[in-house]
Order: sequence, then C-alpha cells, then structure tokens
Amino acid sequence: MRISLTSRSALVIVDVQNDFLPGGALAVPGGDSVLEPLNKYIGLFTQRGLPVFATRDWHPRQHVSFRERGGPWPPHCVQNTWGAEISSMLNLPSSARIVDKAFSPERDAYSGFQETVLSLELHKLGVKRLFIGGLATDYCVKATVLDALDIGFETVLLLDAVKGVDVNPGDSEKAVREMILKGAIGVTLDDVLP
Ligand code: VGL
Ligand code: ZN
Repeated sequence: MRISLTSRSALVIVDVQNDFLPGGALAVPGGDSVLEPLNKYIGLFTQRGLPVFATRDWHPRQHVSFRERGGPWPPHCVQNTWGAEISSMLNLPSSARIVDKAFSPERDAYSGFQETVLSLELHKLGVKRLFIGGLATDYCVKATVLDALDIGFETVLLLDAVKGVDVNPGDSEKAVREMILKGAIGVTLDDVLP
C-alpha cells in the first residue's frame, strides 16, 4: 500500500535500546535487523525536515516488571545504564526528541503514550500521521500503535522495521494482525513516497 510522507507526518521509533538488541539483557532475537531500515526511514524524515521521536524504556532499579519483584522480565533498561541507551547504530538526528516511559517503580508501561508527553508534543507540532517502528512488535510497538489509533492518528506500521520477542511462537504475527485489524496501515520502505 503506497503512503505519502505529508508535512504533518512524524516518525516514532520505539525502544531501540542496547538491552533489546543482541548482547542486551532482554535481547529481541534478530532485533538488530531493524537498524538498517530504521536508518533509511530516519533519512527520509530528516531530508524532509520532519520530526523524529524515539522512545526509551526507562526503568528504575527494582522495577515492578522485574523478576525479583514477581514481574515477567529480567532487569532491563535501568535508567542511566548502558542497556537503557538508544543504540549508537541508530542514526538519530540531533533534533530527535527522546521520550522516556515506564519510569514509575510500581507501574509498567508498554505504550510510548502512557504517562508521557508524546501526544502533547505531536499535537503541538500539528502531526496527524505517525510512522512507527522499533522493538518489540508484540509489546511496546503494539501498545504504542494501538494507543496512536485510539488517540486518532493515522498510524502506519513499518513492517520491515519491527521485530518481536515471541515469548509464545506467533506472538509477533498475531500482534501485526491485530494492529492492522484495528486500523494501522502496514507498509515497507518501497511503499513510502518521500
Ligand atoms: C518491552 C518488554 C519489557 C518493549 C519493554 O520495549 O517491547 N518489552 N519492557
Ligand atoms: Zn521494560
């Protein structure tokens, strides 16, 4: 499906942090495959002077989602550690806006919109169409895309720039189907008209 970069488009890159990449504490298998396509999307947006946002999973130590507290995950993306840094292989422009999420010790948040300034900033910029990629398809990408649709953004899922955890086999495929069923437009790089 062909889709245009309009003057009211923004790119939202979800959680491309060291801990979610190979070698990280909660590595998404093959998660580094999103880097090259995301860098291409970043190029398209920066060439047009369009905004780029990057979310960060940003947990305090002893976060409620960690196993030691009964949560499902090993400790990951602890604030101000290497694992929480956005990958240096992602060519973010200096103008990119970083949005931290899941920073409350007692609450988890998969969506980049949950308790953050993301929708406010997008609305301030007059953004109507979001292009969303990153990690992980079946958790934070899914939650971010579904919230974007609920808020009323035209929401484009970058199929070639997402990768999932697949705790249960097929989770990522299922997540993609759900996002598209709820109104997301699934595209790859060659569908995007600059
Ligand atoms: C995520 C699991 C735990 C994600 C974050 O970014 O998808 N997944 N925390
Ligand atoms: Zn997390």
